[in-house]
Amino acid sequence: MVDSGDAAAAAEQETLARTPKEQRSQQLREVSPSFREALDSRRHDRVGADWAGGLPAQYGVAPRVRVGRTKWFNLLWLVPIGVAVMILGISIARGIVDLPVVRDFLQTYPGASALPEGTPEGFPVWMQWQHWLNIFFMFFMIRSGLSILADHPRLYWTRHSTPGREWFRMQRPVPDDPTYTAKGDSLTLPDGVGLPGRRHSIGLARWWHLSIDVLWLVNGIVFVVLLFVTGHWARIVPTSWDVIPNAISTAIQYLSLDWPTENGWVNYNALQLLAYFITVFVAAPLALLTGLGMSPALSTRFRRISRVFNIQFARSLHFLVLCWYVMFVLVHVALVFATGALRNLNHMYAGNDTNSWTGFWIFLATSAVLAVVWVAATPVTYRYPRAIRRMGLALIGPVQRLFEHVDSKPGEYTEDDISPYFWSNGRVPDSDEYKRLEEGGFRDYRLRVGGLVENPVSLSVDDLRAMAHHDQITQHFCIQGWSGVAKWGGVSMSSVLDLVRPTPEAKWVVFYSFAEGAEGGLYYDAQDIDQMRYHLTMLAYDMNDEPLTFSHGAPLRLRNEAQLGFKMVKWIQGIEFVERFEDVGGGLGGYNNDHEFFGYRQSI
Ligand SMILES: Nc1nc2c(c(=O)[nH]1)N[C@H]1C(S)=C(S)[C@@H](COP(=O)(O)O)O[C@H]1N2
Ligand SMILES: [Mo]
Repeated sequence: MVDSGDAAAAAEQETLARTPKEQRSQQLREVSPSFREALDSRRHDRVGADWAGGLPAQYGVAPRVRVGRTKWFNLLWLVPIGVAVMILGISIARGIVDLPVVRDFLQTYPGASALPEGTPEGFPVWMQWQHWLNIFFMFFMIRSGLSILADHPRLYWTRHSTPGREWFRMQRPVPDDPTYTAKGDSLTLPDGVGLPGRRHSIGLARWWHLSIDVLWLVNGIVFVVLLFVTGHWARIVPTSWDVIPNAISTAIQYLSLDWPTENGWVNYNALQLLAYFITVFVAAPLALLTGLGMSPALSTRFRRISRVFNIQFARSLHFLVLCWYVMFVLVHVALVFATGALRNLNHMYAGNDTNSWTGFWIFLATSAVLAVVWVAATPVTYRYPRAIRRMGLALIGPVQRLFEHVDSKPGEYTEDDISPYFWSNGRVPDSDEYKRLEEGGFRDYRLRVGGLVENPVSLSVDDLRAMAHHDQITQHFCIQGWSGVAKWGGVSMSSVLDLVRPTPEAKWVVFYSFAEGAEGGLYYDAQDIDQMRYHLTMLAYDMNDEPLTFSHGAPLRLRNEAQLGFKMVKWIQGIEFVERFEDVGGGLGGYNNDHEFFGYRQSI
């Protein structure tokens, strides 16, 4: 049998050796269009049935928390347990409330601390507006946040995302199947719950989440500034330690069903004050910090901090902050309605302290606006996904660009940090060409590097292995939320750049895979040329001191540690230096960008 691949490759090498340099460049430059033709250049501007490779819906299981090594506690049990605890609390409170010592205590600490001299009363118009905007943003943050969670429906405390070691899951245990991928693990949420909800719609969910975050933060900063400028801060910041006994007093009063008298217009009770204080001054900053703690670029930059405050720890805390907010909203709304609804609604919606219906009607009208946007959000996202992406790029793009300027050196992680399990992701190559190369142990493999370079090259695995060796132990961040540490061995992209010498016009570097993406057409990704000189940008042929396995991208994959995992093209067959990526594939800078509306900069 004639090995035609070997012969062809030998012939190619031979002609390459004989032709003069200019001709050779020309020849290799012509190689690039052949990659481009294999791309999908359709413009996807809707989320239809076949989107994301037509992944069928998949619903998970009721959320569970791990107790001990292998036991799982179904969180639905919290409902009856909560009711039981409540009944118990009420019986205890009613039992003790008439004891003389408790009576004395309630008399000494009636439930509210005194306010500092000159604290204003009531609810100014700016506060009414900010309160409403806050609600509005919060609902969409929660919905899109749930969609992000559903894309990797497991939570861990360490940076290793080892199946069975998660503390929380709303998905079945990971099957013992080497072809199981993180994408396969993702869940669907009902449309009105998730934003958008469809399985693996994380690209769009993240644009929603990150853009609304920015608006919510701006609103929150304005709110806090105005609180301090106007003196209203004293109503939700404890100024004396008697807030603690007063809070206990309020709790006893609530539980004994002899509720404290409402005086929200002037002074909140201590329990309210603490709840508002935690929500504004603890939960909100924590939401921001834990959000940033999930950024690959920031973690690569602040490596000491991120050893403890790692992505999974941050993601878990971020989720717990969400739980606080959901609990807060439920209890807050319930109490607003249970403790003099009309008066309470007048406070925050009409700015008066009467029992008129004005506040109620304004509340109803603004809630109707919220409901309309709520219902429309998912269908609008499916119909105009590119607009959602543009909104995201406009609001969070500048921040992502800022975070990209991190050039860390290898060395923070050691062999001991290497993860025992490293998830696989993406659609594996199935072309005849790839199969032939794989069967031949990649002896015929040639990495073709061309485009806007002075010296296009075609490199075999041996050529690559003969170049200066570079290795690094780094952490991988998948956009879905899982992470893992591995040791990568190969050549620095810097060495490749020295070899091919990009021309001054080259601004982007496109990596082409042998594998197709989920909806057909080659997987590819364009990267900013500035990042190609970073210490941690490399082409890896080894993983954990072994040649790269099939599922992790044999024979060659990219590592760029300032970015999320989807940008690290596996099974690379070619690299092209270009001036712009608008005419490559769908024109958005990568397969996932064209198809799943991801961004071309993903440092968060
Ligand atoms: N060719 C190709 N490369 C790819 C993907 C893909 O689908 N096709 N998936 C990306 C994603 S989303 C991630 S998280 C990483 C996963 O790398 P791993 O399978 O080695 O963990 O590969 C990236 N490279
Ligand atoms: Mo990923």
